[in-house]
Amino acid sequence: MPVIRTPKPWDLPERRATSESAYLGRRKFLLQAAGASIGMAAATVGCNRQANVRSQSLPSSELPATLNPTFSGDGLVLTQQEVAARYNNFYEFGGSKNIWRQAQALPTDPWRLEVTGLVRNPTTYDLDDLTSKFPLEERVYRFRCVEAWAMVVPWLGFPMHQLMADVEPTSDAKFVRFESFYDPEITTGPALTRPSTLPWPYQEALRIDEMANDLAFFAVGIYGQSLPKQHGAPIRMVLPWKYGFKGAKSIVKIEFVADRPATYWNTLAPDEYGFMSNVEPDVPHPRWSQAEERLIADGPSWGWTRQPTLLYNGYEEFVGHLYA
Ligand SMILES: Nc1nc2c(c(=O)[nH]1)N[C@H]1C(S)=C(S)[C@@H](COP(=O)(O)O)O[C@H]1N2
Ligand SMILES: [Mo]
Repeated sequence: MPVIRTPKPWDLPERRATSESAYLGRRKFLLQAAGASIGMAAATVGCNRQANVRSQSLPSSELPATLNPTFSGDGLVLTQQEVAARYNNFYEFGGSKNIWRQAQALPTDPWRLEVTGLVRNPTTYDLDDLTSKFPLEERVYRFRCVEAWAMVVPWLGFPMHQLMADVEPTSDAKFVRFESFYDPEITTGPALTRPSTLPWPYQEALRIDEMANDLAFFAVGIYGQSLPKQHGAPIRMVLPWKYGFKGAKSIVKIEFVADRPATYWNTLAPDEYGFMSNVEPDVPHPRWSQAEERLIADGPSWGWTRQPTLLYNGYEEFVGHLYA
């Protein structure tokens, strides 16, 4: 995100490129890439997918999952798959949106996810455990970045409460901390990944009741396939009612704790990135309004659709009671 504009060591000129200018500069390339793909997406669920072109260049495999009818994407238009896969925030691999190539350096096999802390059954899962132990479902979710761009994508995965039921948090567990993969030899976003200036590893946290909410999701796939690395392979958080940065990618550790943990963006700029960071149109970011959002590539051609931001990103009926 084009965040901190105060003169800090991490405020590199490269990062001042706005989302929009970076995106428009790549438009030509993306159109060619889309044209080079061999076919249109096969519809794996009954929602509008015609506009989405399968990504041929990325290693991923088909994942069987059942569409959750509550999140079937009715009335939503999916973001083009190629666009979602080429417009990413993953600071470990660089400060621009164009990090998908760099992200291919992420080693995902084997993968271990350690779940520890205030739980009865501390467990270390490998990827097979995660995809076989918990039934995979597909959910079409709206997604809203704090930078005011938005997308609609079909995730594959399982709700977080299933993992909670497996590890059994104790009654002392009030918060949960999620940690992303970090290895300075591999996550080589220029200067940005130096631990001397930034609070690596990337980490995020939730209240325990937020994690237990049915919307809180672990994604292992997107568009019918395993997650491309730039989306946070092999497992990442998806919290559609919160700003995108709350959803850490490439999770290696989950810790149930008693006290509110420090988190990455909140540590860097607490005035700009609150711990809660629920999508709220009436609460502006200190440097821009959150009243509107720009929906990316919601059709066969390029463009941004401006539309009003919805309270809790449209998920008030599911999570409103958590904040009443
Ligand atoms: N580890 C890690 N997780 C992260 C980020 C990051 O830089 N590192 N960026 C966040 C932000 S700001 C957003 S908007 C989403 C972007 O997810 P996407 O690239 O799959 O669309 O990932 C979030 N998770
Ligand atoms: Mo974001």
